[in-house]
Formats: sequence, C-alpha cells, structure tokens
Amino acid sequence: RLEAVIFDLDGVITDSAEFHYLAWQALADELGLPFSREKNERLKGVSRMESLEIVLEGSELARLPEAEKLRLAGKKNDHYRQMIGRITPADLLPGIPELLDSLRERGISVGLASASLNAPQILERLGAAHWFQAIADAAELRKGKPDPEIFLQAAELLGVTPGNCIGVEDAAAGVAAIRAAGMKAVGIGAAEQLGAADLVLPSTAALDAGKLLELFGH
Ligand code: B16
Ligand code: MG
Repeated sequence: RLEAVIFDLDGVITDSAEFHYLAWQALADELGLPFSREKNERLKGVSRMESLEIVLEGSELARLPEAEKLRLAGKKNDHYRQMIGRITPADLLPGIPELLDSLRERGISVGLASASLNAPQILERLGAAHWFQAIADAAELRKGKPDPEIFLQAAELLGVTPGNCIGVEDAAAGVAAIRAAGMKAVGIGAAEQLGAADLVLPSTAALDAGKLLELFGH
C-alpha cells in the first residue's frame, strides 16, 4: 500500500538549480576561475562542500585549508540566499500544487528529502510548507545521495515503512538513493540518465497521483 511520497526539492518541486548556477558563477568570477553551465550539471543534488570541490577542481585553490573552503562556500551561500529571496509560489514546477493537493485528499503522507540546508526557507517562499509532514534535515546527514540515508530519514520522520514509499528525483544519484532505500523511484527528466527508476517522466507536468498509485497496483 502506498503510504507516502518523498520528494527531492531542486528540480522536482522548484527549479532552484538556476539560482545555484548563478551563485556558483558569481563566486567563480570573484575567484577568477572558469565555470560553465556544463560544469554546473555536475553539482545537481551534490552537497555544498562537495560542489565547492568541483568548482575548485584543477585550480591551486583546491589545496586551500578547510577553514578557507568553508568561507568560500559561505560566500556562495550568501549569493544564493539573496537569489532565493525572489522565489514566489509562481516558481512551483507545473503540476506540483495539483499533485500535492491530490495526495493530501487521498491521505498519502508527503515528505522532503533535499540535500539543501536552505530547503525549509525555499518551501516557505513557495508557500508549499503546509503540504509537507516531514522535512529531512540535511545538516544531520553523514552521507549524501546516492546513499539512501536522507530518504530513510524522511520515512522515519513520517513514521512509514520505506517499502510503502515512492521517491521522486531529477538526478541519477537521487534515483539510486531511493532504490537503495527500498522505495519505488520516479525520475523526472531523461530516460538515458534516470533509467534505474521504476517510472521516468519528462517533466513534473506529466506527474499525477494516479500514476503514482499505479506503481503500487492500485
Ligand atoms: P545548499 P536537492 C541540492 O538540492 C542541489 O541540487 C545542489 O545543487 C546543492 O548543492 C545542494 O542541494 C545543497 O544546497 O547549498 O542550499 O545547502 O536537489 O537535493 O533538493
Ligand atoms: Mg534535485
């Protein structure tokens, strides 16, 4: 029986990837480092400090002491927080409000499994916090996606069995994390990258409660 649906944030609920991109680009410019949209693809779903390592890759700055790296990651986050201040409910991805309403009507719990420490503020800005009964705390996690820890934490907070959950993700590492948690996986994006999911849809516009229930044979 489907008890809960656990969502990734960036790329599934809203497209904050664009803001992450602009914030990393601003930091790279300040540091005189090359950065591109192509490189930004590698940062999706990856934690802030791991993302910094990718941004610094190939430069002498990659050897900076940890305290300096934390300062640089903090600078990126300052840029990012300025940008997310502009998020409004209009930034919810297509079909998401309807889907969350419909899950609520059916008594299916809803959780969030985002690697972002800014996730609670973003849900507030989107006016979406009221749909979520649990938000995994990225600060408490030891391992990032593809480790299942974040999805298991969300299921535990919801008080549901992982085998009765569906996870929704836009990144391959996220789909792997969902599968490793013993949940059914829905991928949003291209089948070439998300082929490991039980169901792949090209965009959130194609996602509805009926398709999720079908995965459990309802
Ligand atoms: P923050 P998700 C992830 O969100 C982003 O995809 C990734 O690009 C970002 O580095 C990470 O959150 C950490 O975000 O710097 O705000 O803590 O896809 O897991 O919802
Ligand atoms: Mg994502």
